[in-house]
Amino acid sequence: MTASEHPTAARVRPDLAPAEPALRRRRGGHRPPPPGRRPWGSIALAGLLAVAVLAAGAAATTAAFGAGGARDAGLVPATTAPPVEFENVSTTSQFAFVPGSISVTAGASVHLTVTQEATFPHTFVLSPVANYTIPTSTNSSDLYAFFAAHPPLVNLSVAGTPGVTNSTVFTAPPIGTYEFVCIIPGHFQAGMFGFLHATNGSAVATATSSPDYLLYGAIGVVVVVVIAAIVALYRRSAGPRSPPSPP
Ligand SMILES: [Cu+2]
Repeated sequence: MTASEHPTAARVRPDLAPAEPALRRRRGGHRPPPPGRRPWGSIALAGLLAVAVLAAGAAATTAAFGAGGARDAGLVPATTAPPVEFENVSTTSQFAFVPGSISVTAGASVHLTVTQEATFPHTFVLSPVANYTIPTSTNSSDLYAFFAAHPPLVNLSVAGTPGVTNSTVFTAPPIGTYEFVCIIPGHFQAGMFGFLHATNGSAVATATSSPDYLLYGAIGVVVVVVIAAIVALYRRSAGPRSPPSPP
């Protein structure tokens, strides 16, 4: 490497010599040039190290940006077309929905499949009323009256044969929590209900605030490391030059 630097330096010197006396003075006058290789090699090494550190920093920064890009890419289609989501719920012989809590993105096209695990019929009836929990004391006729007054978003029934499924597609309601129940008499009262959470994709939304701090932190660390490396190398290269090498 050092061998290839000499020709370069020699090529540059004639150009600069007439125009820039200051540079010539600095190179030839103050510093003893004899070993010659040492300063140029150290400077080149410092430059290479700085470049390497910068490259590592850039890689880290790119990683941070990359995550942001992936998020943005995920958000763009969401604004242009509603996401398509799939939910599967089972109805059990213990008068339960499994899972009893599902999350969807508000406005999404939700493909819901209800699978029967019990040997007797169940229903899946989704309330259209946001953030309202039907009192568990509600009897069957009041439950029917409620859904007569508030037409359900989903009204599926599954026959009493294990493995039977029933599916539908519906548009997820606005952000909020919506209760779903089994309206077969006695089932809701036995605890057969659950909740659908319509969100704005909170996992995506909460992630957008932090990457900026991560990014600036990473850049700050890289800058500090580069400065430290340059200072350390400058000191190291200046050190051994003071005791003159044997001629
Ligand atoms: Cu039921």
